[in-house]
Amino acid sequence: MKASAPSDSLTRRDFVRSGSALAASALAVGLSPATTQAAEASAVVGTKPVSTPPHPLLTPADKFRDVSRGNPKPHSLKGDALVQARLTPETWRLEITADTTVNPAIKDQPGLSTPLTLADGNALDFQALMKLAEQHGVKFLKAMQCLNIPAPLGQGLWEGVPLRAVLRLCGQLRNVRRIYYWGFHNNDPKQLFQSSLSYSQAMETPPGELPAFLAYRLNGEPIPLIRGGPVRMVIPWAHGFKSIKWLQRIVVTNDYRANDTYAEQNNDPESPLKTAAYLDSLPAKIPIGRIITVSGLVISGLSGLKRVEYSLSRADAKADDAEQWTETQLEAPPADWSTVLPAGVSSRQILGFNPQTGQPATWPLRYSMVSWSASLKGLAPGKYSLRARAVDLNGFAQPEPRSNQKAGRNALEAREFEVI
Ligand SMILES: Nc1nc2c(c(=O)[nH]1)N[C@H]1C(S)=C(S)[C@@H](COP(=O)(O)O)O[C@H]1N2
Ligand SMILES: [Mo]
Repeated sequence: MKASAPSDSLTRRDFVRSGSALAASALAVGLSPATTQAAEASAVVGTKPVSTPPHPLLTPADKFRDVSRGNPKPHSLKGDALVQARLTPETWRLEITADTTVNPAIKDQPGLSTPLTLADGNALDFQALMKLAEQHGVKFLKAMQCLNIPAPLGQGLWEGVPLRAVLRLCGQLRNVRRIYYWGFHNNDPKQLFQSSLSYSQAMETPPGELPAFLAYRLNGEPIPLIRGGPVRMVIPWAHGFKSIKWLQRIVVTNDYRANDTYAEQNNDPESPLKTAAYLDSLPAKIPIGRIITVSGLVISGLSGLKRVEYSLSRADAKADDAEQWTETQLEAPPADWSTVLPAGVSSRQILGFNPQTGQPATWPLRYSMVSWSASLKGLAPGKYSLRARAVDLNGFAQPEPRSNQKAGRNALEAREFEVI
């Protein structure tokens, strides 16, 4: 099956017609177990084949799973505290300076000809960022995924200015091999959470790939405080920890080592987003004779996506029984992108889309996620175990070629259920 051909893929219209779209979005956004249990039971089991409940392509900004450090959390600040923290569009400022902590014995000290600082009164403000956006603004779809959490956090249409365009405001950079950055952290060094890129990663983008950028809009709206607004770094190819929220500071350094806070916790700080399939939950018990639609999400990571497969085995199967893998259906690109995108945004403007036709150049788009589904019929009573895996464009089936969890979780998920 060609997963990208609309004729043999589920269309969004099918999803909507199935009437379970609402239940599906409830699943996607992780409502309370009680709510989702009810939704699941009606969404995935029936007497007729039902289209898979989709996860919406765009996750509402307040429905992403949140991964935020800080005490108090920056997004809980209000009123004057918010102004003091410079976390309103009017008060937001970004400082860009050279590292002063580099070993003074090194003669090649990093520097930039025009540092942007609060002290000098030339720190970048929101208006100046918007001015850059007129010329350099980019938009694209990206799934946010934590290196350490076994489910995607959400997917957004992000809008921003490439980091290299911002760095250019500082004039000449000297002896810079790395760029690191952090956000508001209650002025407490212990709460600092920083991330970094090599100089080349910040400045150069392979054709068809997406640049590191400073985001100021999500799903057509200003980025809300809860998602790291007014301005957040977004690193398209990376796990969430590179996408620093409440961005306030960029430092250029001649230190060549990755100095991400995440690296101190045994994570691979250069690990790219993984191609991986994720399974939705299933009811524990399913009456015999029903058609069971199993579904989930799949992220197309660095190595792209060929297909998603499932395997179904009896829970009592011996470990050496050969596992049979069957291809699932991938959600097709929307026939009409205007039904999915925020008002005023054309798919022709989005990176990864053909600017003439407005159709995605690849599907799924790299670093984005879509739903997959499969129907199970005629199951005899008994206990079952369902697994799903992604196969990437190199032909590697998840969790290959690497199974090191600290390079991004990539375990094969399983769901147990019983047909009664
Ligand atoms: N300032 C700041 N930025 C941050 C974090 C944080 O704790 N503080 N967490 C990071 C991590 S580990 C992840 S996975 C993502 C999560 O993004 P989200 O909360 O928008 O889903 O934000 C990243 N950016
Ligand atoms: Mo994370």
